[in-house]
Amino acid sequence: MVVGHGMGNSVHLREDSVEPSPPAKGVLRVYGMKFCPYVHRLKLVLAAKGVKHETVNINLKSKPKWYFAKNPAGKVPTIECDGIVIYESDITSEYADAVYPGRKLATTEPLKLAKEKMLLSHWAQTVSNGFYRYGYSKDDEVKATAVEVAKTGFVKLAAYLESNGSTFICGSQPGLTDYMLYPHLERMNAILPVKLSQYPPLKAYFDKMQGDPAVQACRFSDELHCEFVNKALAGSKEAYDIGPVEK
Ligand SMILES: N[C@@H](CCC(=O)N[C@@H](CS)C(=O)NCC(=O)O)C(=O)O
Repeated sequence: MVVGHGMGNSVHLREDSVEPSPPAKGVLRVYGMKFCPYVHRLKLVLAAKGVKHETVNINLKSKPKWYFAKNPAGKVPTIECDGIVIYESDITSEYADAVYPGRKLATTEPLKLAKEKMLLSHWAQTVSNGFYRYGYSKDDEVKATAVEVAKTGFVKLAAYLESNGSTFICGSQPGLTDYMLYPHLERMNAILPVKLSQYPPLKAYFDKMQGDPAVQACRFSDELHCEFVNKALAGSKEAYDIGPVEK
């Protein structure tokens, strides 16, 4: 058995799988996928707060029918605890931060929170038009444009970090906004043909995040991220079960 990676190392359940019985009383269950950046958000929050939980991984290229009763879109992450079912990475993360003990991760000062939300909204555009468009397109011109979009996003993020005046977006420790933004940054650094060192405040931020215990608990190597993306884009159902897997 491979011992616990923060992203959960159980085999991803397929269409023909039997629905697992509900989690035991008081146990938090995360339905996830080991390489999903949105699941990564929630897992960082749970790791930072020290919330014990179990993970049921879902094979997204062979989704079990029973899973749609938990999440009609069939996406991950979803959480389940004592009959409560919640999905969407930001919603589950905010809920977990609010109800579980451990340090509070969400920014409470209204203006700072508003600025962080605007940052995340811009980042979402960089992620879809820079990261995903680069990954999904086979057209060199589209890919080149996507790289330029990512670079513009990096310039904006670097400027935010520089003017923010704290080590992390949320303050002296990573907070909820850091954990919402970081998963795609880790993957962009691994996959895009762009060097973070060209954006010194961003590189400094990325390096500081590497020292955070939650980030370390959920970290996959750049090589494994690339291997996953290549296998997943080739349509492989096996892609999810590469790397550390508990049989
Ligand atoms: N808005 C969702 C996005 C989650 C998402 O797209 N997850 C991907 C895996 S990385 C997924 O479940 N894909 C399966 C599908 O789209 O059918 C969230 O924030 O949780």
